[in-house]
Amino acid sequence: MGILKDTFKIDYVKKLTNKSGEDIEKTSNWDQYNALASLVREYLTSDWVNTNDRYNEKKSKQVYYFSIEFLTGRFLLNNLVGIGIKNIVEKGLKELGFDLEEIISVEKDQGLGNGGLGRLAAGFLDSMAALSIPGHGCGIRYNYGLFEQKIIDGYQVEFPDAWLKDRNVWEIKKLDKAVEVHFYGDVRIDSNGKYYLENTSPVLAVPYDTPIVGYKNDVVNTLRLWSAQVINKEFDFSKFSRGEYMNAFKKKYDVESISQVLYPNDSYDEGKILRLKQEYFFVSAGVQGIIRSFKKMGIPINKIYDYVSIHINDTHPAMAIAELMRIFIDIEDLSWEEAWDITLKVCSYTNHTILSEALECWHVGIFKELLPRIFMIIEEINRRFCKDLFDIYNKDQNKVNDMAIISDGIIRMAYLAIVGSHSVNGVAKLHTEILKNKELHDFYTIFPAKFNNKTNGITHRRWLLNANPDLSNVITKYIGDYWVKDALNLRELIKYIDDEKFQDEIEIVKQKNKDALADYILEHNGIKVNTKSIFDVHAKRLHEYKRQTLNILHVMFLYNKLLKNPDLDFVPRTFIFAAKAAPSYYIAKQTIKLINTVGDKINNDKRIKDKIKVVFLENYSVSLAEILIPATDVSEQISTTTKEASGTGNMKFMMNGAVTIATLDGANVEIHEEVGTDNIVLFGLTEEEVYELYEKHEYNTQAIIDEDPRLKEVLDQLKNGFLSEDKELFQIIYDSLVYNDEYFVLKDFDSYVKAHERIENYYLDRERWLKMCIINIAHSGVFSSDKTILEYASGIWEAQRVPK
Ligand code: CR6
Repeated sequence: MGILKDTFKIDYVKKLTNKSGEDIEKTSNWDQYNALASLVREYLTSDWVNTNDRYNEKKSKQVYYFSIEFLTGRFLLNNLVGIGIKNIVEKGLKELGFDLEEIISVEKDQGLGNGGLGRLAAGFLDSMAALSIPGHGCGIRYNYGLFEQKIIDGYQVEFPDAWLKDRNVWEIKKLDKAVEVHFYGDVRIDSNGKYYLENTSPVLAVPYDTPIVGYKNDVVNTLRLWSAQVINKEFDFSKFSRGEYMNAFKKKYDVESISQVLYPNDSYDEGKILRLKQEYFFVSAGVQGIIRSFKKMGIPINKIYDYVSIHINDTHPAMAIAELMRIFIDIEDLSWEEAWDITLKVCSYTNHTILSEALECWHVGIFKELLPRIFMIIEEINRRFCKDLFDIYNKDQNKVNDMAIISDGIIRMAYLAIVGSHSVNGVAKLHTEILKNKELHDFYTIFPAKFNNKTNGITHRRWLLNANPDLSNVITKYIGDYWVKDALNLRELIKYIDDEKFQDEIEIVKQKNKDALADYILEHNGIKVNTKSIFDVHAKRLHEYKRQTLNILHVMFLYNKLLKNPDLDFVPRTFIFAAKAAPSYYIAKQTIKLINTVGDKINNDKRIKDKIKVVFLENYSVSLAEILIPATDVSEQISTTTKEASGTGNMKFMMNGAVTIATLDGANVEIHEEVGTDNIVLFGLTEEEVYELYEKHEYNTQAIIDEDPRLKEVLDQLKNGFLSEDKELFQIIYDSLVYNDEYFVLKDFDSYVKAHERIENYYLDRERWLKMCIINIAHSGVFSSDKTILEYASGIWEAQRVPK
């Protein structure tokens, strides 16, 4: 969109005055943000309307990305850049005495996700809009997003994330599009043999639409998030008049609790009934909404697969399969066979993990009570599937039980998703191979054509263009700005790899970003870090498999080394951690305490002359990542091989010119393929070695400790009073390492130490280091989510681009 600066200034002053009821000089930062965001929302509304009209006129196939999480972060900068008015707005605001950057920082993150999975969903929406693909998100409008983390006395303490406290400027409530979702009840059959539900507890699902702005292409797609409300009455008047004040509101609270709060677990299934309610709530609302708008087109329902694709992001929305079947059969009068054929064509599923604790399972008992008709349908899907298996496997009942969707009173959602989808994809090459050859091998054997890989991606517009404007400017200066439309063009940078001026500029930008991060650290942590030290960053959820413990043990080892020889020639390091732990994940929370305890000790120890600093940044979030990642020298991607399905942080760091220290896990494997062995620092067990260790049951931690005095020393320090007077404080971590080292921290320790030594040497060779950075940036384009989305669109959804 085009707008003149003076027009913008007039619009803005008017908006700011109207919204705040104050002279503009007296307005608060929030007023200024509120006015700007509201104005931008207005500016993009005509594109939003036109995009929908265009899709309707052309009857374009619509993709609906169903996800229980969307971790979108802030919108303002993205939207200003997307509609192409950022520069005008920045200048206009400056002339009015305001600072755009400051205004942008007022926006609260929309943090409706835990980590990679939710962030991936948000990035995919961005890419679909940027590529003019008619694709929309469907999820839950949680009143509270992922908790806010504070570090108090070294411990994580959680606070509610009241992100809706101030108005959410971006969303529009669409009351007329509300639908009813029915829980509980009794299944009945009418005289025509049709099933219906009676005595249900209905809930009103109210959609809130958020615009998803493309990149300078006039496309605005929609993220629709559903909120739960009571139907009809706010509270029970009879109870209220009897004086039962609290009970009178009970129904309202019960219903609203459905969309109240995001479950704070990453890759862990808690199996709570409220979660099951959340899942069916948004799935049913989303599917009903889709069917309703499809029917408006007047096309027969049995052709819906040519117009609609539903993507099931992990298993949480897998009930979409059964909900479609319910609507096709019970409401649209289709036969089971016809309904099944269409459902399969409409649905596709992504698997995001092989961790067994993350695989969603529901007890038949609670499921059947809450969702009786959906349960019947899943039972029938299972019955038919088991019948096929029985034939395929020559009546081998054990095989049938192994693969059944319902077995031993448990419903396995991944199996439902596989059976009911035409496509099943993993999120990185290695992960997909593990699915095919190990975890889901039986399913791969009978449905080989369903399985495919779609390596994750990140949106280079948020993570490079917007988060790292200085680097973007340097890149554009050398190769033009084609890379913004197509990130593969970043490859052009290789031409300048030996250009000293280019190298200098890359170095200057990194230093500037490091200086900015150092300011942030000083302000938030009160720690003064050496801006010339290596900024080594480990930022992601806290999880044993991600091995923050390995990192901190290595830090302790370096510290011990310096204590023994304070004058050692040593490249100064700043080890930066950022991670939230699930509130009920005790050992993860103790790991945070450990990192902070080690940090306190090291940071205050004058003997080592500030050669190491350890910083734990609280409340890791999308906006913190936007500051942290551009300032990183070394990216820690050190999960136990086979455990990290893909990882996406790894891609963001690489794109910002960090060098990765990595195991050959998840998408690290593909990063390695891209940059070559010289430009990534690999260590640790390979996939084969990990499986061998698991299979042989011969892993002996004591032997490793006996052979490695460095390791023995740091392990002893966990419980000998070195870190804390309370010798029990880290007992659980010690025990998990020494007696149950499931994630092979001890096994990989030596190789990790050596990898860090290599990093140190590379860093000392300035030219070599800068070349590594440049190669990483130049090869990061393949990890743009645009590429990933084009692969989903052609390989899974058969969706076309619909440009203006
Ligand atoms: N925790 C994977 O662990 C992957 C993302 C997105 C995860 C991670 O490796 O990059 O999904 N898995 O595909 C789940 O959430 C179940 C994650 O974010």
